[in-house]
Amino acid sequence: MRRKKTIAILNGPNLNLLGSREQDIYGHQTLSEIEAACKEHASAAGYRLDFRQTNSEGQLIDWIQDLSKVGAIIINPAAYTHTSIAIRDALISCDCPVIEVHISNVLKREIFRRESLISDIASGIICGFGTYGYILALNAVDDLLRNGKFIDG
Ligand code: CA2
Repeated sequence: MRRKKTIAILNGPNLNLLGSREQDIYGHQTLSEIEAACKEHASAAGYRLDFRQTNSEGQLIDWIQDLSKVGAIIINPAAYTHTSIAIRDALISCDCPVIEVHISNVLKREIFRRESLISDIASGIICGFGTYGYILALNAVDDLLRNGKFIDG
């Protein structure tokens, strides 16, 4: 029997606070609720899901390096999106598709959020659809993997 492919969803700093503050920007769902919804969605599509959050840049980099065997990485790098060359470099070394997700529409917010060090090395970007963006990203990954649409670089 073929083993199920794993999809990793990585979340960066302060996303553990979802649902508790700034609900006008990030919505009401907690990260645990998002994880449960994503696990259910991934499982129905035939994938295993590895869902993680950290406030540490180094931890994100270690995880990206260790996740060499996953089918895809969905990442919301949070504020590191706009600052981290180190996370960009780690993601460049991945052989799998990388999808960048943002809950808010970063292009409609402060100017410093318009720059992403990740977008040009990602297979695609989803932003501005609230926490539903994670489900959209899972669908996008499924399509990429099923239809062999993943083009490296
Ligand atoms: O919109 C997104 O998903 C962001 O990645 C969220 C980051 C922000 O720095 C990015 O520009 C856009 C911030 C995550 C902080 O999340 C909080 C949630 C609740 C309360 C406070 C912060």
